Amino acid sequence: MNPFAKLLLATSNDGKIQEMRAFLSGLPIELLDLRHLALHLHITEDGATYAENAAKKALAYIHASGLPTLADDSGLEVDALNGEPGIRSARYTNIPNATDADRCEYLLSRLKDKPRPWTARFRCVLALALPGQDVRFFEGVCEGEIIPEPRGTGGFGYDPIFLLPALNQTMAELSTPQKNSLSHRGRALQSLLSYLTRLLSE
Ligand code: ITT
Repeated sequence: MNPFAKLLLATSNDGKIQEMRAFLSGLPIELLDLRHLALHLHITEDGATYAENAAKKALAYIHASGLPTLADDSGLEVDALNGEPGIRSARYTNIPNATDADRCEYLLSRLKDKPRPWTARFRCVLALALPGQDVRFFEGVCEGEIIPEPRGTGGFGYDPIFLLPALNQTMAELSTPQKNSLSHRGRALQSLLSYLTRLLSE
């Protein structure tokens, strides 16, 4: 029996939506995003952890829409910056209306006097809110290295300066399916997919 026919992808980040859709499109579930519902809440991401922020987003949108909801909180942790920008990754720079390129530039300016390699990891926590149930979490991590010159035009955010040393490619040089096969979000989505597949077969 299908316990839910629709799933709301509760993110305003188009890059995340593209990756979630690519991963989940094989499920017998209609994937909706915030544009379909013309629903945009202002949520202050003031949690101390990715999980707290992801749960806050998932719960706000399930309450507003009544639909099963998936939210994502993620970030980049750079060792030479003691784990910054971490949960502040989307707000990392003081330029108003900053672009992804501004945030990459700001991060590189913070790193320029630090010895390389600039080891780092992306972390993603997905929060799934289903009506009448506790929020469930799915996490993924991807290790890599920050490089001083951006490379590639795919992906979003810090992807052009995040190198996967084993491939000698940045995240922005990969297609969406390639990124999903090894990224933090792809790993979290894989756990979610296993959970949903089990749920749908019960
Ligand atoms: P929502 O809260 O609406 O989902 P957001 O972009 O504000 O969208 P976050 O608060 O989770 O999302 O911020 C995460 C930031 O971390 C994101 O804006 C990027 O700058 C960065 N980030 C997360 N995942 C990334 C990825 O796969 N590639 C590159 N940068 C990523």
